[in-house]
Amino acid sequence: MAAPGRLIAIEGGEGAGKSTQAARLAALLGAELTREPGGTPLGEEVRRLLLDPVFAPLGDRTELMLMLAARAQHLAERIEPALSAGRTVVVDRFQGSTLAYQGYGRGLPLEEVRLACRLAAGGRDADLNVLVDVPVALGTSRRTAAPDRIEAADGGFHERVRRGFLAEAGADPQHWLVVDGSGPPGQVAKVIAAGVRHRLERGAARLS
Ligand code: T5A
Repeated sequence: MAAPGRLIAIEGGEGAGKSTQAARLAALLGAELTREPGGTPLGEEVRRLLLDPVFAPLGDRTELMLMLAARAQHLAERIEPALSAGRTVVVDRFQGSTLAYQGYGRGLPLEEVRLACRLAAGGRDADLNVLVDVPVALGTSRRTAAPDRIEAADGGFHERVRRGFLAEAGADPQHWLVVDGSGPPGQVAKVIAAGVRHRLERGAARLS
């Protein structure tokens, strides 16, 4: 039986460059690339509903439950089978985003959000979270399309999200790698590759 694969989440605020970096890292590692919310037919449909401005204002708990419904399906249909088969999975956003956006950003009690995440994911969390950190204004300046429902939240929300990511990373450095995302994509990718390699080489025990 294959050794279980590793789950690496790329996290960050809007326009941090996560999708760019997730794709580069997955290619480098020969890993499966996926995203949240999404990653399955049902998850992509839930994503469409979640981001559509037509549903504003959406209840904070509704938003949380939809994110987690998409995650539960993603894990069952795609992530757990890949990990069981020994494949590494790079996911563009995972539980860190739920804590940052629904917890710190929307203001839902953090312990409730953690509990709901555990319930939805059966206790699965990323082995390593890479936080691509940029100032909110820089992330916003990279936007090329009209804001979706979550992007359209006020600047205070996005500042709380950024502080939330940094707080989670600071509290659990074994499972978080924080990378400055303000440089050119190639430079950011090099720092991520070196950091992830270093963590992977430090051995399975340190990543589990
Ligand atoms: N969400 C998600 C929750 O609220 N809770 C949850 O539990 C989860 C899982 C998903 C939304 O859902 C929320 C968070 C989000 O609001 P998303 O598409 O994953 O949406 O998130 P966005 O941040 O909106 O994605 P973006 O595509 O806008 O930003 P990325 O992925 O950070 O950035 P990327 O790589 O697409 O790049 C954006 C632009 O910047 C350029 C790119 O070419 C592109 O044009 N760029 C750079 N420019 C200069 N320097 C760099 N280093 C650059 N890197 C990329």
